[in-house]
Amino acid sequence: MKCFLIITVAVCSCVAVVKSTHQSTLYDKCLYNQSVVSLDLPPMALRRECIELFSLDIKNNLSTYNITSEASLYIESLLRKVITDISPGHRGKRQANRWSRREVRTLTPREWRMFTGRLNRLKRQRLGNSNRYDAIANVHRGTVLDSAHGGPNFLGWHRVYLLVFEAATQFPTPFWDSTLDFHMVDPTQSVLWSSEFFGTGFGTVNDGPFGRWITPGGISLVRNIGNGGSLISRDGVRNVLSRTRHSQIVEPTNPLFGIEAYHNGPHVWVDGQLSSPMTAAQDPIFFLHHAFIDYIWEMFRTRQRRNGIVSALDYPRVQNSLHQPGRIMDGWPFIRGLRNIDGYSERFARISSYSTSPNCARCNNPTWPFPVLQCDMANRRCISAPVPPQDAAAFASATNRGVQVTRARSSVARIGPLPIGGKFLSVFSDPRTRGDTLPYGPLNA
Ligand SMILES: [Cu+2]
Repeated sequence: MKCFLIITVAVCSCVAVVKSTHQSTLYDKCLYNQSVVSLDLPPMALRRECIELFSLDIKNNLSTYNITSEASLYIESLLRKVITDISPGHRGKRQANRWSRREVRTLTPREWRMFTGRLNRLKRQRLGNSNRYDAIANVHRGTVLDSAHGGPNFLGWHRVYLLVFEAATQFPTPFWDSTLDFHMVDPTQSVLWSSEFFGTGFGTVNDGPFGRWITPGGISLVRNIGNGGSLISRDGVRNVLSRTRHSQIVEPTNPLFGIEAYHNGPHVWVDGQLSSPMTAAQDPIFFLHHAFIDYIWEMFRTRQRRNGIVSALDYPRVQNSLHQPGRIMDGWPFIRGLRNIDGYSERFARISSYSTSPNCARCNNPTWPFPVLQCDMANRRCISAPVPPQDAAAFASATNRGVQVTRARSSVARIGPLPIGGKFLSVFSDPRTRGDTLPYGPLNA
C-alpha cells in the first residue's frame, strides 16, 4: 500500500505540521522527539541552517515515503530504542561488555546461527504487506541515497542505520573484514561463500542461511562474486588510516584515501542486489560489510583522539547541500532533531565497540569443524580459509571457475536483467576480476 502524504509545512522554529493518513500520530511524535533528541554538540548556528533546510527536507522525505505506515512506525520504534540507548545515564544491553562486533569468522557456529536466525525471524515477521527485514532494507532507498552517499554524511548516516538494524536483531553485527579474502590467491574460494556462511556466491542464492530469500522486488537474491570491483586490501585500510582529518577521507577526496571509494569496491565485487544502492540492503551481507567500514572509521577516530582532534566536531565543510552538518538526517522523518553532524557524535560511537580483526597470532577458530581462518606464513597475515571439504563436493567443479560463472549466468538468464537500478561505481578494479557483471534494468518495487 502506498501512503501518500499531503503536506502542509509551517516552518516556525523548526516545527512542521505533517498531514497524512496517519497524521496525528506522526505529528505528535515529531513534536515530542524534538525535545527528546539532544546530542552532545552545541546547537550553535546550526539551528539557522536547520530552519532553512527544513522545508527541503520535507520534500526529500516524501520520496522515501512510499513505505507503509506500519513500516514507518516500526523503523521509528527501532530508532527510538537507539536514542534511548545513547541517552545519558542509560546502561542498556549495548553498553554491556558483551556487545562487541567481531569478524564474522571469529564467531562460534552457535553465535553465527543465532545471528542469522534473528535475520530469518525478521524476514518472517509480517509488517503490513511486507516484513520487518524488508522494512529496514527499504530505508536505504529513494532520496536518502543522495544524502547518505557522496559526502561526509556517508559515515554518520550508515552508523545510525547499523544501530537501527541492531535494535532489530538485538545482536552485535558481525563485520566482514574483506581484506582477509582479498589476500587469498583466489578470494572467490573463501569459506564465506559456502552454505555455512554467506551461502551461494555464484548465481541465485539457494543455500546458506539466506537461501531462498525473496526480495521486495519479488525475485531471489543473486550474486556473482569476483565479477568486477575489488575487495578491500590491507593497503587500502592503511591508506585511509594514514590521514588525520575527516575531510581527507570522505567525498570529495582522492580515492586513494577515500573510505567511501573503498566501500564501493566490495558492493560491485559481489554483484546482484548488493551492487545497486537501491537494493543493496536486501542482501544481509550489506550490514556485515558496513560494520567493517564503520570499524575502519572507528580506528580512524581513535587515531584522531590520540592526535588531540575532536572527531565529533571534525565534520567537513562541503559544497553539497545534502551533506551540510546542520541538515536534518534523511530517512528518519519522525526524529526531527537528528542532524547529519549528530552521526559523528561520541554518543553514537560509544554504544558499540569492535574486537580487533584476527591477525596471525589469533588466526584460527577451533569452534568450527573445519578451518575458517589460516595464517599465510610467507606474508605473516591472517587470511580466510577456502571452502570446507563438504562444500567442495557441492562446488564439484569448484576449481573450475568457468563452470560456476556459467551456472550464475544461466540462473540469471532465467530472471532476465536484474531489476535493481543503477549500480555502485568502483574506482578500484582488482585485476583478478572477470568483467562479467550481471545485466540490470530499472528497479521494480
Ligand atoms: Cu549505503
